[in-house]
Amino acid sequence: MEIEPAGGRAASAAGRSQMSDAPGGAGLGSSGRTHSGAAGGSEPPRAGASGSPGVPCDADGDGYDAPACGGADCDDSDSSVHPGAWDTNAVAGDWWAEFVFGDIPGDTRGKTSIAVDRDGSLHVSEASEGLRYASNGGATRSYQMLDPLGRGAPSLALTPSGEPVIAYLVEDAVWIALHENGRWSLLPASGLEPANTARNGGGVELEIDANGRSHLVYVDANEAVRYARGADSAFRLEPRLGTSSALVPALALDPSGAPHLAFGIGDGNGRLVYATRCSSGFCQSDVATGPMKDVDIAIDITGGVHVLHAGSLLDAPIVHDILARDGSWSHQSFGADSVDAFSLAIAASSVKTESTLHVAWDGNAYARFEQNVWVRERTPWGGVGLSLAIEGAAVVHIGRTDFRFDVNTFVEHVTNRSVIKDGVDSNCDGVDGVDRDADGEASIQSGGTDCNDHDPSISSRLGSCSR
Ligand SMILES: [Ca+2]
Ligand SMILES: [Ca+2]
Ligand SMILES: [Ca+2]
Ligand SMILES: [Ca+2]
Repeated sequence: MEIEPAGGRAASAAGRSQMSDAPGGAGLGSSGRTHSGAAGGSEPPRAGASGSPGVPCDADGDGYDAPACGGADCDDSDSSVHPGAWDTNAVAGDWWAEFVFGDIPGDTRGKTSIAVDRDGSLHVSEASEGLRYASNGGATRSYQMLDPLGRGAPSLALTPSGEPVIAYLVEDAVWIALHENGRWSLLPASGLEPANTARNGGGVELEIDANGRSHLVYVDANEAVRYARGADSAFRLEPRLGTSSALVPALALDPSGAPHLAFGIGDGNGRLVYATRCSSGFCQSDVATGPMKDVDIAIDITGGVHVLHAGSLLDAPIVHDILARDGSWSHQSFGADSVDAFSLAIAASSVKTESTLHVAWDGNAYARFEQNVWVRERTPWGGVGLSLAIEGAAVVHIGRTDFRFDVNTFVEHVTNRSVIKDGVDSNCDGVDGVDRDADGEASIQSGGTDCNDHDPSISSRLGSCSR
C-alpha cells in the first residue's frame, strides 16, 4: 500500500469478539506476512531460465519453472500444482449460513464487502453505522469496530500478501483502513477530492492489483465518477468520468491490472456506462439505458468483461451484460423472479473450471454460469446489501445484511464451502493445505490442524493451541 501516513488515527484495539460461536477474544494475531512462495500467489511466474539440456523448464505450461531450472514448481508434470495455486481443499457442497456480527443500531441494511484469503480465511466489513470488520483468520474469529465515524458502503480488498485494506467514507472524505504488522491504521486517502456522501450510501470501490497497487473509484461532490490509483505516498486522481448524476460505481481489474468501471448515470432517462483504459485516459461506452439501481462488474479468467445491473423501473429484471470483441454488448435477463432486487453482485472463478461466473442478489438468489447455462440455486436465510467472493473454482462466499425490524441489523455469511483434503500439496508449500506461517502445519481453514496459521510459535503440534 502506498498511502500517505500523515494525519491517521489509530484504530481502537478494544474490539469485541463475538463472531459466531467462537470463544475467546484475540485479535487478528501477529504480522500475518506470508513466507516466500506460499499463499500470496503473487510471485511473477519464472520463465526462460536455463535448465538441463533437453528438459523444458516449464513442462506443464503453468507458468512456473521446475526446480531444476531454479523455479518453484513442485510438480512440473501437473499444471494445477504450482506456488500460485489454491490449496485450501475447499470444494462446493451444501449451502450453510452463519451469523458474523450484529449490534448495528437500527434498520440500516448496509452494503457488505467480503473477501476470501488464499488460506481460506474470510474478511467481512460493513459501515452503515461505523466501520466494522470481522475475520476468521488468525487465532480465533475476531470482530472489531474499526472506526465509529465510518459510513457508507465500504470496499474491502486484500494485498498480495493477504492483508486486508478497506476503503470507506468519513463524512465527505474517503478513508483507508489498513492492516499491517498486526495492527490497523486509519488514514485519510490523500490526493482525492471530496466525495458525495448522499448518493448510494456513499459508495467507494477498492481493488488491489498483483503488484500491491490500489485502485479506487467513487462519486465526487459534483456527482461525477472519479478513478484514482495509489502511487508512492498518495492517490493520484484522474479527471472526471461521466458528466454528473453518477451513481453506483463498480470496479474490476483485469489480469494486467487495468481498471474496468461500470456506473449508472441518472440524468435524462438514465444509462449504464462502461469505461476502461485507452491511450492516456478512459474510453466510455453505453451498456444499457434506463435508470440504474445497482451495478457490478467482473472480469473472467479469459479477460471477458461482464456487467450485472438492476434497473430501477418497475418490474425491471436483473440483466447480465457481456462485452463482445467488437465492443458491442449483449444481454441476458434473469427474468421475472429477479425484479425488485436492490443489491446484486457478480464475481468470476479465479481458476479454470466449468463454472466461470457467479451472481447473487437480494433475498436468497444465487446462480452460476456453467457449461453455457445459468444454474440457479437458493441459499439459506435471506438478506440484502450483497457482496460476493469466490474461493478457487466454485466455492462461493456471500456477505449480506439482515435486520430485525427497527431493533438492529446484523451481518451474515452464506457459503457452499466444504473442506475435503485431497492429499495434494497444490501450492508447493510442503503440506496438503495452506501453511502460511511455514511451521509445517496447515491451517484449520484448509483442513489442517494449525489453529493460528499467522504465528509459527502457535500450532497444535507445539501444543500451544489450547486456549
Ligand atoms: Ca506444475
Ligand atoms: Ca490439497
Ligand atoms: Ca500446500
Ligand atoms: Ca502453519
